[in-house]
Amino acid sequence: MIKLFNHELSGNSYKVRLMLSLLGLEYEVVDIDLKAGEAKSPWLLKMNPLGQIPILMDGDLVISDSHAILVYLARRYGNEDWLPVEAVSMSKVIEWLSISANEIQNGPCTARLYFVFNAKIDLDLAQQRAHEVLKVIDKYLQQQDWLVLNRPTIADIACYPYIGLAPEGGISLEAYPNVVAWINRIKGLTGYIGMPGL
Ligand SMILES: N[C@@H](CCC(=O)N[C@@H](CS)C(=O)NCC(=O)O)C(=O)O
Repeated sequence: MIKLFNHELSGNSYKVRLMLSLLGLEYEVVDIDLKAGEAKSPWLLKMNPLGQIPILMDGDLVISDSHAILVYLARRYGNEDWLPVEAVSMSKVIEWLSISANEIQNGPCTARLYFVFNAKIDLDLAQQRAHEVLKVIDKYLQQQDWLVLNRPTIADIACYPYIGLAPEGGISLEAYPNVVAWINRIKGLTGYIGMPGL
């Protein structure tokens, strides 16, 4: 049985819940109380020394980091639809995983932390970074429906949550019609599930 160490409002945890649902996999949820510091408890640090969720357990296997988990689930339970292995397509998927972990994390994700988790961050800088990456993605999605190839891949699943949640960080998506259309395409996928704010 797959077990997911999770928090309902964590977009990184939601990436994994969404992927599990799109793949039609059953799993057990263990909710971690981030506010009480449970992510830094000794038993959790044994699984992920960084003290972060999501963490996925599949039998004896333990994997942390939302993107590593998406790669694992796609290869283990999906087929090449979700993570193509052809050299060029695969490198493009990885490029978007990196954009998710950098530009999206430092932009819309960080701005949301200010409002939802009372984090002490530079809100102006995070919002400015969010608009920079949103402009790039909106232009990109003028040409195509999905981030890589002409179908959904884990690139879309990795980037979607914190872009969809950008309004919770005070970032309007009004100026990005191609991003909004892409969000609606993701919401229409068979097996789609939402989270609070989406
Ligand atoms: N690179 C990691 C980042 C994970 C992360 O930042 N997790 C947050 C919740 S979204 C966390 O566990 N923070 C620890 C804490 O708040 O103590 C991933 O993609 O999974």
